[in-house]
Amino acid sequence: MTKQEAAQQYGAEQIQVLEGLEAVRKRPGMYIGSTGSRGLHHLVYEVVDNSIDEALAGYCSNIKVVIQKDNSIMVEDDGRGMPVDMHPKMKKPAVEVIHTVLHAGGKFGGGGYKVSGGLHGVGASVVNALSTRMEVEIRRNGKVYRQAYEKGKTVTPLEEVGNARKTGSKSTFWPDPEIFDEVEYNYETLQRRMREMAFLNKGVKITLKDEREGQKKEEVFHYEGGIKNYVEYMNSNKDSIHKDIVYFEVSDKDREVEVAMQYTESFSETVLSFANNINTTEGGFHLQGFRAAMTRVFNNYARNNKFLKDKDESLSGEDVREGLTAVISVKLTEPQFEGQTKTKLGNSDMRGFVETATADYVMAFLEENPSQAKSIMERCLKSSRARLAAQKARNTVRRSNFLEGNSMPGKLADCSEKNPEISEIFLVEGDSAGGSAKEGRDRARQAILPLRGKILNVEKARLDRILNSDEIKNMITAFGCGIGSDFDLEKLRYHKIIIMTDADVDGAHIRTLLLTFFYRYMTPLIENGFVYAAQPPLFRVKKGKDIYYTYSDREQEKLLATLAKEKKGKSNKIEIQRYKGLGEMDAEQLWDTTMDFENRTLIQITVEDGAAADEIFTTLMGDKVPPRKKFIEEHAVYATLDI
Ligand code: 0RA
Repeated sequence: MTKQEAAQQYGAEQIQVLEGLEAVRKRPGMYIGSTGSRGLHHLVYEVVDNSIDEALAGYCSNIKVVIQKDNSIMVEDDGRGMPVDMHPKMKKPAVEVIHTVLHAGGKFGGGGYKVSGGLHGVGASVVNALSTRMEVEIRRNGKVYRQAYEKGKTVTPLEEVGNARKTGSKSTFWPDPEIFDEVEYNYETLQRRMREMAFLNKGVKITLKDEREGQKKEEVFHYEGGIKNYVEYMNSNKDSIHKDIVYFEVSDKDREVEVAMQYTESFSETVLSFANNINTTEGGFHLQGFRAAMTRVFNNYARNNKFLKDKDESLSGEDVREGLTAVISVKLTEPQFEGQTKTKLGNSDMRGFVETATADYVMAFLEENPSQAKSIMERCLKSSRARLAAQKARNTVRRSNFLEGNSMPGKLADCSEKNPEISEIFLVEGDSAGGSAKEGRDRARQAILPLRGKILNVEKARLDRILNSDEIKNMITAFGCGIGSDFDLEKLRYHKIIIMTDADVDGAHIRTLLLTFFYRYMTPLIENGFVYAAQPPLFRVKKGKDIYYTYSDREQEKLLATLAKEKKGKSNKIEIQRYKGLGEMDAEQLWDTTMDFENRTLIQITVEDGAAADEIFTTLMGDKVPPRKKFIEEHAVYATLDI
């Protein structure tokens, strides 16, 4: 090859590389899911995943994540340090290849289970492409190395900048505001994920630090018990019915399964499954294996130990899982992720693997712990009997036809539009606000259903009682789509269900009660993004003829500062009204600020992950009062639901 040819070839390679990362900037959603808040946080997970890989390979035990003052993120680990040797084909240091070539991450081979390859798992190059700047600092071979990039392009060659005693990698990146709708990190979103990562990778110490003005904070997540501690954590606000958390870990050559579980008095089931640290919300073969084993072993044990006496009496899968909190975490070398959101594990061998491990260990636990086994069996029998009673109640209700939605509830002011896609329903706290909403609404497309006070807490009641609540019956009838296993999204009468409550603690509580009901009994409503929270203003500010509405304390402070700076005219008197409730707004104000299609802000409810939702729901709804009170005080608005 002549020099010229070599140069040309190098040039061609360069172009290809550039094209690679240009594609990421052109269609970021393809690589990180979205350019909203979720995608923004995803960048952090990508970088942390690389350090977790290093920990799983056995070389790293400390990871530090810092939200810096300017919303840049620094991730540091004490692993071997990213490789800096020349990549023979690319003729660049390996670390540069990792950061500038799409999908380069996996090419370096190496043992262990890569956590990447899941939902997105696209690695450092994508983070680099979507950042105005990214800097890496590596300690390796007794040296400190540095390199910097901008929007995916190398801006400084890899430099040796000093001597190092230890080894490790440090990456800092500044998300590009041209790409992301917002570039402000939410501490609680990162906190939740880092805590989860620490649970899923026992022994790894993850420190999360917020250095931003006014929100300085530092927390360490470090769990020697791994997912056993995760179950403890999830059950800390619930009443458990037996002492020990059932825990086991089984591995063979290229896969492992780890399970932790404990029963509580709760009526719902919280079974979280993970594959290579990715929350498999759509389930998959590992979950199927677990469920099959539980049902089989429980029926066998119950029959052999005379808990089930009748020959044709048996425990259903639901009976066995009511009140169960469990984490199933598998790690495997070549995970296949399927399903709509790529969160369903498709490796079919995992079914038998998890089923055998679970059956062996759970049977052994029951046999070795007869008194705990007795509590668990009685719990399952109780759910079995209750389920039969609820089934009867449901049949009665079904016959009486209210689930079919033939006649609309009297309190509903329906809209005239029949096309659900452009119809919406406001669930309004209180009759007085309900009255204003009815008066101010767009009658064609907006229906109003006033709710009186607190609705029933569905976390504390079974279906038969839930179906006796008027507020709940009214919602079911108005929505038209049934509940639970009868739920039919096709029949839904409104594609926007908008919760409109006061901007105070009671309002937050009512909203959570409603969300709990939707989450437990009409899950597809939330999954499909049909549920919203309205955002009524907190303040009305009048200055002269001008009227302003603000929706948060921060916005209010800003407005007042701006108004104070304006040159003082004749009418510089500022009147401030703080809305204590929706009821204080007249029909016109309610329309202008909260209901008008053009001006309103709706917050779409998304359940980021079952764990977060369950944590919130059980904290707010569970039996223990103090944590609930503390939680509501801390999160009076929406913070942790990612809404
Ligand atoms: C040595 C070899 C390899 C990677 C690393 C070290 C390494 C990468 C990262 C990324 C963040 N922190 C890190 N620490 C170490 C490549 C061989 C392999 O892929 O296993």
